[in-house]
Amino acid sequence: MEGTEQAEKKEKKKVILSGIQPTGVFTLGNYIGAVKNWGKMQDEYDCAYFIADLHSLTIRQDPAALRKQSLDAFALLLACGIDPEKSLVFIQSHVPAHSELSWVLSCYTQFGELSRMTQFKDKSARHADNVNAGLFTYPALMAADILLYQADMVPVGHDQKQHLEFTRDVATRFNNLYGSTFKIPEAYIPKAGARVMSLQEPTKKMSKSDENPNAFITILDEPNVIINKFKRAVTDSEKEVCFREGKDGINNLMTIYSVITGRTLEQIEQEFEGKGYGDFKLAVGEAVSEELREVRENFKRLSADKAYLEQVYQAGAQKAAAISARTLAKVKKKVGLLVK
Ligand code: AQP
Repeated sequence: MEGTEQAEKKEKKKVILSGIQPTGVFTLGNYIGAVKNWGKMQDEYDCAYFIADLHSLTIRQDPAALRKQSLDAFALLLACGIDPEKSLVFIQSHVPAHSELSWVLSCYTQFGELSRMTQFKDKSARHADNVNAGLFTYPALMAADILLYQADMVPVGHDQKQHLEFTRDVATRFNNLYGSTFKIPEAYIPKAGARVMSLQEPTKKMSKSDENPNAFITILDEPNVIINKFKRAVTDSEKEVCFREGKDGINNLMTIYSVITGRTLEQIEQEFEGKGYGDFKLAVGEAVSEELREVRENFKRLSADKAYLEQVYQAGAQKAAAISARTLAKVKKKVGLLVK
């Protein structure tokens, strides 16, 4: 009896889903804006996290490097505290339902709405020699990722807000046409750290594919590398550590320090009153390095155990296939595909 009650309680947990591309080692932005929060949600929610390898094909990748990065990214998720005993963890391309639903949704998506996506505009400007159809229809695949699992909430950084709104639009459109099929997901965007900025151009978001390695911290950077990158971070010609419009570099460092230490912006201003930027940058570097120590150690251990990683992603793929098949079958029936 008690077991049944517990099972029902588990049944009622809200579903959280999010993914990350294996386009390189996760940055401090990915960590603060997304992955750090994913770990914290595992007890309260039914969580599903995946490596979005299909999404990363929208930019030209070296095949061998992508394979390695995908396995490394999987290990990184676990190293950041995603526990496969509590959460579903898998690799997107291992679950064909993502591509199948993406196709159906793209047939319910208008050219005009995809043309408005800022990520498409940014990435097509950055990769002008490869403005492919996948880059354009990326949001339909992201919508499929989310809707297949009937997610209630999607924890993402600020840059993904527009894609989330698109997901809600396409799901609502489909539900209006065919009756309730998809849960309409909410974005879960952290109050602080949802947009960690580049250390070199603090008006631009920190990105793992930035050409300048000094612009981002990766979560596997060694302590001396982290400290040096913060030392070189672009700030301004003033001396005061305070959060104010126009002080983009300092605002970014203060936000990072605040999320890592739990101190408020006011407390940080007090802590560094009368001290220069040098002291402040060193403190940020040391705090970040310490925060990431466990991740570095976990990754070292996990990435050496390929058999364990394979076992976890195989089990994840099986479970994800079973969940997503239910939604996909519903969709196929509703749009008129002959179900075998
Ligand atoms: N700078 C950031 N600040 C806060 N959150 C961020 N995220 C990304 N950058 C920041 C969040 O990280 C999650 C995973 O992102 P992704 O790997 O799927 O793709 P992305 O948003 O395109 O991240 P990158 O680092 O900029 O990758 P590349 O350089 O390959 O394009 C998402 O929740 C995202 O919001």
